[in-house]
Amino acid sequence: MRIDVVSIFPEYLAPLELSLIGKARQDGLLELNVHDLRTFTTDKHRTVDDTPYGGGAGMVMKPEPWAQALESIAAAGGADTEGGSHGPTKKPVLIVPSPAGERFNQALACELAEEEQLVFACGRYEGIDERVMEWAAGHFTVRPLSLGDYVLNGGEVAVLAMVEAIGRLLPGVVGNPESLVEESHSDGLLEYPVYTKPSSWRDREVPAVLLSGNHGKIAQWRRHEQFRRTAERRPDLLEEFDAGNLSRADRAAFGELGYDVVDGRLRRRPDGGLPD
Ligand code: 6GU
Repeated sequence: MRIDVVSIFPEYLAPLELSLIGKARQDGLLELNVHDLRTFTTDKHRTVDDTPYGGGAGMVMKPEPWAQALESIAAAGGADTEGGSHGPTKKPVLIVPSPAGERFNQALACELAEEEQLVFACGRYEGIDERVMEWAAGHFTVRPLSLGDYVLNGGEVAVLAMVEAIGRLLPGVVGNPESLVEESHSDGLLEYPVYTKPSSWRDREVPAVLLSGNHGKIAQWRRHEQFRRTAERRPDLLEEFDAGNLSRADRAAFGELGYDVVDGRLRRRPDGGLPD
């Protein structure tokens, strides 16, 4: 995969040299380039922003430096936007981090991990002139994405999060691919709690089932802990959960949490109490 990031603070992306993602770059699993938007300006002051039409607080990022930056990246990436002699080439995906974007999640990370080229456009100030997104649709699949319902000062921190979430899904990046299977959100549920030695620590015991050596029981306990945690912390995830193929024991566990299965979906019992 190739990733390009455009920002007026390229130093903000320095952590992408570290840890798993840094290693993936060294190993050639991921080609990642960070570009300084100001190098695509032509005036003496390297201006990237201006006042908003219609008035209001703050500044808006000017369109032309963005067009210059994105055109140079689209050309260098070998993306054939004319659909010409090299056969049909997929447009790169242009991700625009914004609190006004579609919500980024694990399913989207998996989808984006299949792409050949991702480009991240880090806005600052009040955002980028909207015409850039319209124009860019000719060269890219444009996806405005948000991490969640809160406001960051710019897209850079969001890019760190999204590149890590996507990059770790690329083949060979995470040493043991099994660790990608049993983690939060991989199956629409939160992860179960984990413990390590010592088995007794400050008068707190590791749940006995984990010391039992009974792998079937352990698997079932972990799964039911996933249910319990998700119901308590993220009940919204259970609305999307596919309950069509749950075992009797799983349905009973949800029953104790106040959920019935109706038409393959979990339904919260109105009184939240136990089944009849
Ligand atoms: Cl992706 N960008 C910005 N600037 N703020 C955010 C965000 C993204 N997600 C949540 N807040």
